[in-house]
Amino acid sequence: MPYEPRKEDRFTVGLWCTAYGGREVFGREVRPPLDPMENIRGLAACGCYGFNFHDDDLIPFGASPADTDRLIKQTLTVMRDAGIVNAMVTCNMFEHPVFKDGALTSNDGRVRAYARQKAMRAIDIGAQLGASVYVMWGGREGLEVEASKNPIDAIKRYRDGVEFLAHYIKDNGYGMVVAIEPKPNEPRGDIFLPTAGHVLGFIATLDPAIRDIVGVNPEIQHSRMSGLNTVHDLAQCLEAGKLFHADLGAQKPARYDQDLRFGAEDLKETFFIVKLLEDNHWPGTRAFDVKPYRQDQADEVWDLVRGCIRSYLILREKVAVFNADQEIQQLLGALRVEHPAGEHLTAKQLQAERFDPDLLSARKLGYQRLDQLTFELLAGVR
Ligand code: GCO
Ligand code: MN
Ligand code: MN
Repeated sequence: MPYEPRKEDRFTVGLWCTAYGGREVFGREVRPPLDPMENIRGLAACGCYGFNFHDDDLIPFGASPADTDRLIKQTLTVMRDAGIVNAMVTCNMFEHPVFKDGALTSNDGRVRAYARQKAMRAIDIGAQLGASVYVMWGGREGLEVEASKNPIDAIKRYRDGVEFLAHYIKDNGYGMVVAIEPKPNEPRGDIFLPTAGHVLGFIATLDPAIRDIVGVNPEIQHSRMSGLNTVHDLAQCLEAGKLFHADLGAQKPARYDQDLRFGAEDLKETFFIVKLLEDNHWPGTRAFDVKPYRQDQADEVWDLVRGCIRSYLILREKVAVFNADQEIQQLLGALRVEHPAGEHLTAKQLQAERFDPDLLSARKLGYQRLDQLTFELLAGVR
């Protein structure tokens, strides 16, 4: 069957995605709760290689150590029977009122310490389930009242928190990497580390002893909320060797975080995201962070999962068609012109070199044709 996922395609979905009951600011749940074990089995049945989870998605907040152990054992059994792995773990540091004014960046040192403790527990649970990535999304690390937090203190606290947790992972030999997930706003008016660029800059300031295991988890939706080019966001993380995870979904710009089905918006940009990941043989999982519509019935959450996977595989096929398209490749090939001396002209040689700017600017680039061909290929008429 075409577009059927295989395990080696490494598709993953967050448990919170399929379990999303539809609660939002204006309305209550529209679907019954989804049991986490059923959730994991459902994702496996859709052809997922793995699942991602927040500690509280799997182990209810405040569960005793005995209940935690029992649930971990149960999860491992379900995973083995269903043939699915745990790819990523993350800590819910946004839902409980204790985090209402931040977790790792809270002005209250007791809250900051509690946040670290909760994160360590999440990491321990992830390690037992085999997670190789720990995502840090600081949903509450921000403010509405500018006077309430010193932004420099907040960044310093953030750094201390990230370094502490990265050391914890290393000291325990967990072999996990940390992926910080930027977001500009929502649920806070302004969130610290709002974009992938901010996170990359932040990572460069971390303790070198743990810097190698800290990277970025850019999300398509968050990047579009900031009005950025998502392909370039991912590409810069990739080039820096810091693309440790990527949350895939869809989003219209200048709106709340929609977490729409993968491919639902901006088909061309989505195509170039798939092209970037595939052409570069990016080894990470293909992780969907999406929400069912509020209108969906309980069984339709699996249509969401299957649809995201299928759309990715269709776009992956289009990438192969694009790469094999003779006219497109000819146009692209013609764009690259090297200086006869290569890149190695010395400063002295360059000073002596004579350029003809008019000649250089007269070159035809063919972008009208290139974009038309891309459109036609994606529209299925090529
Ligand atoms: C959002 C975020 C979250 C995080 C998740 C992992 O939609 O606002 O993307 O879904 O990815 O909480 O920490
Ligand atoms: Mn996300
Ligand atoms: Mn999101």
